[in-house]
Amino acid sequence: MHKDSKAERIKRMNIPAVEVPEEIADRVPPGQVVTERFPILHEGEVPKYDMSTWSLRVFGEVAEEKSFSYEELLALPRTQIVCDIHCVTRWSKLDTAWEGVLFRDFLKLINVKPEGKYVMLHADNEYETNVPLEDLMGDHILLAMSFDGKPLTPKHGWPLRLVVPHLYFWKSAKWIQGIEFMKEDREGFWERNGFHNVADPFEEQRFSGEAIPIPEDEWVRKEFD
Ligand SMILES: Nc1nc2c(c(=O)[nH]1)N[C@H]1C(S)=C(S)[C@@H](COP(=O)(O)O)O[C@H]1N2
Ligand SMILES: [Mo]
Repeated sequence: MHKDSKAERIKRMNIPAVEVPEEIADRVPPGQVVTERFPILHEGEVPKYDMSTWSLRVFGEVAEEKSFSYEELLALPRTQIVCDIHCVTRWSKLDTAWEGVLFRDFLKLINVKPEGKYVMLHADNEYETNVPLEDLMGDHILLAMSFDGKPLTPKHGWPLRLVVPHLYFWKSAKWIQGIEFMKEDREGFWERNGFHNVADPFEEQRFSGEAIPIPEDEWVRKEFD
């Protein structure tokens, strides 16, 4: 294993034990630290968009490929959720409030073929992450457009991000550009780079055990809101 891989460095991180108040103990997964702030983490630069040409493309195992403009997405029924989020770099943030289109409501517009069992979220900057379709059907899975009552900030994924609160937050792709339905599972960016394919924080599914080198040490350069 390369000593500079991100997965290896997170494994070595020395996190002081923080007392978690009893009222929230069952909401904080093992090895996580609760923060009030909102860390900003991503690969590459915050993208800029011309919303007159922006689109969300839906493709793969679908009867018909579709593209949605932002206006079309804004016209869909919206849902508000409050959820806890957990990043593999060990921060958790409780009671985050999001608004957007429930993924399963969005799916009413898409004719997914029966063999489309897995989803790849395609995002900027060439970020991708994979989630089984079944994991996206729940009450808390949003194509989110706003956070805390305001439109998403560019750093947190404006115009559109996924929120999958029951998995480590790298599955919650910011700046989504495409949703691909797949017959077989395929690994995304972090899944290929030493992180667990499933990523359940309560099971502490952080690493796959196969770490390969990554040049950037993102949590050291961490920015917060
Ligand atoms: N497009 C894109 N989405 C991304 C990432 C990224 O690098 N690019 N990083 C992921 C990771 S590792 C985390 S922890 C969250 C961070 O979201 P935040 O910056 O809003 O806290 O975004 C996820 N979504
Ligand atoms: Mo992360």
